[in-house]
Amino acid sequence: MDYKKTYKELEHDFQQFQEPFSQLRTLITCYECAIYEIKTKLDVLNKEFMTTQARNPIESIKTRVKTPASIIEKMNRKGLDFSIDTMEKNIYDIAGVRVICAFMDDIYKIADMLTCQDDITVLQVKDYIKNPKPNGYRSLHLVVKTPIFLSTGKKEMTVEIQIRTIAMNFWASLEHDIHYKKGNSNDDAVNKLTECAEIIYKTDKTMMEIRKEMLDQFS
Ligand code: 0O2
Repeated sequence: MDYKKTYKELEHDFQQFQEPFSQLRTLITCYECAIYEIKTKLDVLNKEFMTTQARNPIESIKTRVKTPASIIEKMNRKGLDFSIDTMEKNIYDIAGVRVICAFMDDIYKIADMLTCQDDITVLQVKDYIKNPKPNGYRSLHLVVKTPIFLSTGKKEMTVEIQIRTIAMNFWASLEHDIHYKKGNSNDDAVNKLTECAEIIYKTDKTMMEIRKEMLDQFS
């Protein structure tokens, strides 16, 4: 801040930020609406499952809009100039939906049932279950476009959907706090985290087999 500037000059400086700030606020509202749309689609699928198959494949759903600080950090990391347009076109996870499933096969069922809907366009699929990250991170990531309907008309919004099991989520949530965002490099601890991810994956597979055996027994 230049302390020698007059109030008049400072007022002019701040005015130039007013328009982008109000554009950002409007855009963030659009991302919130896109989250409503995706969440409703998932709730409908879960409800239908409950009626037809008497079970919930979706354990829980978490949603969030990325904070401005986190958006700016990601844009800097990717070497992008800061503009609303660049942000909308390049940052795919401003609107995030995390779907926690009971069993591993539910992940792909939910993904298929959502992405085959005719107003959903799939932009990107990252299958970190078939191809886990070296640290053991597992999750299915989809980037989709979904329409929202405003008073001015239709607007296509990008949403990142992460789908994982309860067990994968347990690991990812703890690892996110103690390692992923901290970036510390204690090799022994990092190896132990990876071992835990493998144990969790094996448990997930066994739980799926147990469920199948139980269902076969009663069918
Ligand atoms: P936060 O705090 O969860 O929002 P791209 O978006 O494709 O340009 P990016 O961001 O590397 O590149 O995409 P990717 O690999 O699909 O990962 C995005 C998100 O997945 C991360 O968001 C995390 O939420 C999650 N994630 C990815 N790798 C790991 C991991 O090793 N451990 C954990 N716990 N989570 C992971 P953010 O924005 O990085 O963080």
